[in-house]
Amino acid sequence: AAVESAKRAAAQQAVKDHFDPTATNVGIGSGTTIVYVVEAIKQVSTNPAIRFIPTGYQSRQVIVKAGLTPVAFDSLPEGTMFDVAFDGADEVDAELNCIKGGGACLFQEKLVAERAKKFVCVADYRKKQDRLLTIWPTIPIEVAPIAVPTVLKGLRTLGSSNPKLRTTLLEKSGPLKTDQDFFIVDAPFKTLLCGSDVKAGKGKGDGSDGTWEVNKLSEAIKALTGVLEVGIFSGLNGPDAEKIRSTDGVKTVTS
Ligand code: DER
Repeated sequence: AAVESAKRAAAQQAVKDHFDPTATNVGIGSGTTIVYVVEAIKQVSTNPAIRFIPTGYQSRQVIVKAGLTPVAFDSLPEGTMFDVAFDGADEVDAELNCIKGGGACLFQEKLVAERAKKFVCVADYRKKQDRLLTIWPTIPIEVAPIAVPTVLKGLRTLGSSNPKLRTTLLEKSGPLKTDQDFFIVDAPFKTLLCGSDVKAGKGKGDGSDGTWEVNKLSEAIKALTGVLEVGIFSGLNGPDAEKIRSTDGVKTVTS
């Protein structure tokens, strides 16, 4: 109950601060917190002209269920920028880097986030940590099925102790399939360093001394042949990024 009310409060604050009813294109992420974001948007806007761009099948269902209009990402003219995109996260560090992919939608989430003039990550207090992989233990990675064995090997070489294919037992026997019909590999790594940690000499952050900095590890994983996308969102701490603000005991993370 405390977590759900924190999600709802963070969502209402994020919409109050960052949703503009005159917007034309709004990205909608995946997960459970985003349901509260869409509810809050419904409360302030009934403008039928707004196009809501989903980040996967579940996101589309949330938009449709709310009586809003989903528009497919690839149906928009080339170069379209979204006024704003809202999404959740599994963990957020002090420099607004995020772990995403708990819901296995990270690829489309990153596609939409990168087209947003402003990316607003809505996260309850559990998600805010000093560094990534503090409470969330693994990096979700979307992988072409045929490439799983070689990607697992590559992840071990980068220092992951026990990378594993995400399987579901209740919903389906065998590996989970994403909306792209790919697999998800969850790779555990030691807590990641922020950029400021590397500047402070807490480690090289390039894997050579056993430490990884957020961006360097993301790039190294992305370079493994067979990897479609990595569940690390970084570079969100742009010049106008607001640091984590606590509102009514919850954390609204914005950039
Ligand atoms: O998969 C994701 O990245 C989602 O945003 C998700 O992890 C957030 O989930 P939650 O809002 O249900 O915690």
